[in-house]
Amino acid sequence: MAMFSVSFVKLSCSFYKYNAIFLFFVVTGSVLPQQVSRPRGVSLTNKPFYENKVTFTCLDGSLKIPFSQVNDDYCDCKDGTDEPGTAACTNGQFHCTNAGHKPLYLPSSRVNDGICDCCDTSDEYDGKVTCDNNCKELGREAKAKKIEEMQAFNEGYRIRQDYVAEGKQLRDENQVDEPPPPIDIDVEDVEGGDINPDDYPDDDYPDSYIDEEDEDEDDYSPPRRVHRHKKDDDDEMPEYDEETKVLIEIADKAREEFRVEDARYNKINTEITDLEKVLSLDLGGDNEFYFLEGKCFEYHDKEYTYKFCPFEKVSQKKSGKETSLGKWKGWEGPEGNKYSKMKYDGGERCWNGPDRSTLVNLRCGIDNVVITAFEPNRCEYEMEFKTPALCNQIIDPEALIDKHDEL
Ligand code: MAN
Repeated sequence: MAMFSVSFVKLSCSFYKYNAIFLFFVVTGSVLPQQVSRPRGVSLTNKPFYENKVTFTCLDGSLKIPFSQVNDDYCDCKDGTDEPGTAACTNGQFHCTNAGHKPLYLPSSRVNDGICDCCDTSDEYDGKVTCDNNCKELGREAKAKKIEEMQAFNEGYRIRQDYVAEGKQLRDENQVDEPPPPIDIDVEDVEGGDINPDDYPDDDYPDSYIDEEDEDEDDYSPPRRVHRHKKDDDDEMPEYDEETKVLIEIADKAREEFRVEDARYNKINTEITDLEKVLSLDLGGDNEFYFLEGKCFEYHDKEYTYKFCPFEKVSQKKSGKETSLGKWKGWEGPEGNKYSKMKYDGGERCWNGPDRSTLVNLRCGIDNVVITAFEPNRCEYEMEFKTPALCNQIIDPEALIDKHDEL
């Protein structure tokens, strides 16, 4: 079969908006236009192996054949490399150049199968179908998408800087230096509270004021109201005199004041414990994950609602029943990218299986959002979470472009 050769010209210009400035740059370098000739279905990378026009050596080195047997629609090489442009070898690979868009490798069975796979139409050349070359259009769309991605990365980077500043401020503000001092209420501070028990003979001492045991000095409980048993149940308690009533009022006031202060003290103590817990967390090299602490995000699929609470837990809910998919274990990204994966383990035990656990893969994005949740193995879950906290670099527009689009 006659050998076909491919000639083409590639000129590709790209138009990028970067930090509000439109930049032009040439994707493929400065040598334009360019013509490269090689057998059909061969990539530019593999071109050197097809340059000896007398003999061809299969790329796995297993056989030498006359070059005229390349693309002759008969499979000679075990690795299929003598038929890059026909469907003769079941394991062959066809390369489309797709100038203006992305090059592509196809299984050679798709050559001349009546379906247009390559946007440059090169996989359908026997005339059975007519394909339209839409590579330029696809290329434009792909590039627009890449520009969007780049802008998202750079916007994400800007947001991350805010998170870093916020995280640092919160960490500084929340440093716990000392526990709060114990409550110190002086009864004399209470209006009219100048009470001396010695002024009262035993019988006159108001019931509501005395306690049965001396208060421990370190015990901050206020005097408790003690009710003595009536000697005779039928006896009516006499009404207190005016002075006693005043004292009872003072004691009640002191008790109430203590109650309020005690509640305030306990609340502060709880806040300190919570802060200490937060401060002990690894919230990123630059505290960029600080803002995520205490927040939760949901993802709904057809069956479940997944809830992801960073640094706390992951759960799965169905018909009102919530199942734990794990509690915060730690960062599990690879070396150099530690903050790219979070591990949650010790969740609810799977029937006849392991405790449920979840791996959360983090990616750069301008919003904080769970983009997917799934169960690759029974009771082992994975989630993808987008967050600006992962946008740790400014992306150069050129870095997003395939500079190696083959000719
Ligand atoms: C529940 C869910 C599933 C899980 C099964 C295992 O239905 O938690 O995700 O696979 O239990 O029995």
